[in-house]
Amino acid sequence: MSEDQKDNDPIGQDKGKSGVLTRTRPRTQKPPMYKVLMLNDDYTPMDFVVHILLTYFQKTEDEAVKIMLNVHQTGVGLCGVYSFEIAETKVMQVIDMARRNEHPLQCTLEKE
Ligand code: TYC
Repeated sequence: MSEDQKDNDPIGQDKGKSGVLTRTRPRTQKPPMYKVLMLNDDYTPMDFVVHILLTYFQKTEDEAVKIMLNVHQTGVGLCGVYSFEIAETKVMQVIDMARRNEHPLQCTLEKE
């Protein structure tokens, strides 16, 4: 084994043998992001789902209708991608609003 390998300097930057650690690693990591997903059911009115998407996800009317129909047809659809705290808050707001209006609408989050 070479001297550079022994002293944890495998690429041999520290030819001066100063004893100073020369390898670096990134100090910051991007925060994990979370998808907020809307689930289909047979009872929640389409208008109500569109209203939720306009109110909590800042969608345009066209986007909201498109997402709602995608959920209706495929069973699940993406409302947006947020940090954990924001995604969790949106899920709670949607479920709370649905409950208060006696709709079974469900919403969940998933790590990206
Ligand atoms: N499937 C519902 C209906 O036919 C509409 C609906 C769409 C419900 C999207 C939930 O996330 C949903 N009334």
